[in-house]
Amino acid sequence: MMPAIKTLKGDNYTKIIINNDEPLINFNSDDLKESNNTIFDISCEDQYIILKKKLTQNEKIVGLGEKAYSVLKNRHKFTMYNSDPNGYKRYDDPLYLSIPFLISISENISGIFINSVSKIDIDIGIKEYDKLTIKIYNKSCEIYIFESNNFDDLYKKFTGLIGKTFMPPLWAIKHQISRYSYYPEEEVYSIIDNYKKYIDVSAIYLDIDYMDKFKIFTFDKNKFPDNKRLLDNLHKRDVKLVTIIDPGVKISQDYNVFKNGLGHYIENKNGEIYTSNLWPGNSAMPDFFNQDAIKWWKGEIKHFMKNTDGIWLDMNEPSLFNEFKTIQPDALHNIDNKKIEHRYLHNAYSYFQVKATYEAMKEIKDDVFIVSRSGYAGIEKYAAVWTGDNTSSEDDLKLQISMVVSLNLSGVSVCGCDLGGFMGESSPELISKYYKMALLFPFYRNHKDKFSNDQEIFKLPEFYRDQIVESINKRYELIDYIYSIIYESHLYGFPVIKPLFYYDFNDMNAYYIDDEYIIGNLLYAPQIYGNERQLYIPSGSWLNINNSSIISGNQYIKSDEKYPLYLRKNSMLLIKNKLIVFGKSKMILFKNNKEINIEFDGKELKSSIALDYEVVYF
Ligand code: NBV
Repeated sequence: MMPAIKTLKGDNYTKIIINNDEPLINFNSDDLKESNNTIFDISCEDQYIILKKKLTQNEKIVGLGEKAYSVLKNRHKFTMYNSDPNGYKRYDDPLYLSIPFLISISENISGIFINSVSKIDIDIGIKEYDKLTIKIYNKSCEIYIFESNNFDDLYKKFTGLIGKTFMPPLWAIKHQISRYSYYPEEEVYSIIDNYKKYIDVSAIYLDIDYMDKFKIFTFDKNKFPDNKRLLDNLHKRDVKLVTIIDPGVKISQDYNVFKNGLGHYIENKNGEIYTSNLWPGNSAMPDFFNQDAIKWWKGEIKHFMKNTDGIWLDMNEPSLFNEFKTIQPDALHNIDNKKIEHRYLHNAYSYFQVKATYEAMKEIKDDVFIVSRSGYAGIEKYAAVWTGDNTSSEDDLKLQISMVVSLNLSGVSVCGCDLGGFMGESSPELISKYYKMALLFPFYRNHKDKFSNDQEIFKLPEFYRDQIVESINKRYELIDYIYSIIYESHLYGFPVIKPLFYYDFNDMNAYYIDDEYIIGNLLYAPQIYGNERQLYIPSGSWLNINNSSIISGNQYIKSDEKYPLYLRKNSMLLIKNKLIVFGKSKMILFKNNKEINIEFDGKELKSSIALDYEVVYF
């Protein structure tokens, strides 16, 4: 079948519209003029579209959001269909969140964004060695192509379209604790008080067992009799509360949330409520694509907010206990009185749930914090993301770096993983390595499955407990820096956690390093193999933060430092109360919710307000 193709070009991107249908998530904002499609061969069958592009010998493909693979994606194939793998390891695919954005790097950088929330298969040189093949399971879609010769510019353009990260409150990037599940009330206090003997905790999470028979927006009064008392007692300890909410609503005439939601659920072909099994038993699924349903959900969220500080949205792929493990593909959503089958909008279910939740919270408070498991491109406007049910292992330590880097390369900068690993046994040594590995990740939360060992650091042998306390303190020395880099991402759309090729995409060695990362301009090589490791210094000139020596890049070195940290030339770093200025540089410091602009022109340091730091120049 011949597709109807329209190509439009603007200052920031080229847009290819195939079969001219309004996309479900419409990001378009630029002025565009008619142009020609020079990148893809496009063909159509009855139920899908196929895009093909030549892959050249040296072309590197990165991005693609949350994938349990190394950062470099060549010679692999992937599926975009938000799924709950029930725990995952390297090479399991698909996972919870889909971002059909890939970056092709050869002489230049091209970002390719397939704006479709149906299932997509992406084959990078497997079936045909020299081809990138993309199969979209829909009759229409739109594609955006961004061209640039540097990553900062690429991200300005990409996030100019999909949006930039929300700004998390400071507590949400500090040290947080979780368990499936902490209860009752007394146990919650006891966990915190025990932690506090060694280290601060900024938030504690309540997993599904806090609810009354898993009914969302309720508390089990035997475990938590008095919500106000719980919140007050946590706040007295300077700890925030984050509670989990799943999308499924228990079907029961005795349950007000269900009754209030009537008319707002997904339906089956016969016009009845579509039902599936979930934690509370037979459940109905809110139709987050429907304006009235959104209004109802927002009301429930606003009402619930008196009980909590933040919201943790889980199982929102959605994950259900049925043969499809999600909503049946032919179940029906109601969008402006048009019935649309679930299969065509599956990957956007969580996007609209998170958006509605965020908007409701924003109506009643400023410091909104949501952490979501599932999502689609643009999710960063509303929530942080964590990488779900990782499996405790040495390999997962490296895998999480690749996943967090790839999420960042796909627009999601506020993210992290379960410290310690969610599934499986974790030794005290392994737990301590997770804290080191994720040291500078924006989201930093210990979380563990119900059926595995305890990971609370006060239960660990003194040696490992002290190691972890030291890591958390190291993070806190850099917390203002981390927060400022997130703020920069919020303003300009740059990734927070960057791969080693970010500042020089011609540095070919850097593509193969998956156990180091850069935050802002600070390179970090976690000491996760023992007391010594090999590390790669990418091209350029770098300042060793531990001994103040300057080292040039493009070389592998050995380090026995506990926290190998290197600052890139022509940038600044704030560590404890020290501002390190390495050559001509600029930085926006974000402190006490205020922007401080600092600039060093090679002679003089200028700042928008008087600085209270020791300044060291290199
Ligand atoms: O709510 C229980 C868990 C939660 O702890 C975890 O973080 C989620 O990713 N949830 C999945 C449900 C399934 C647990 C096997």
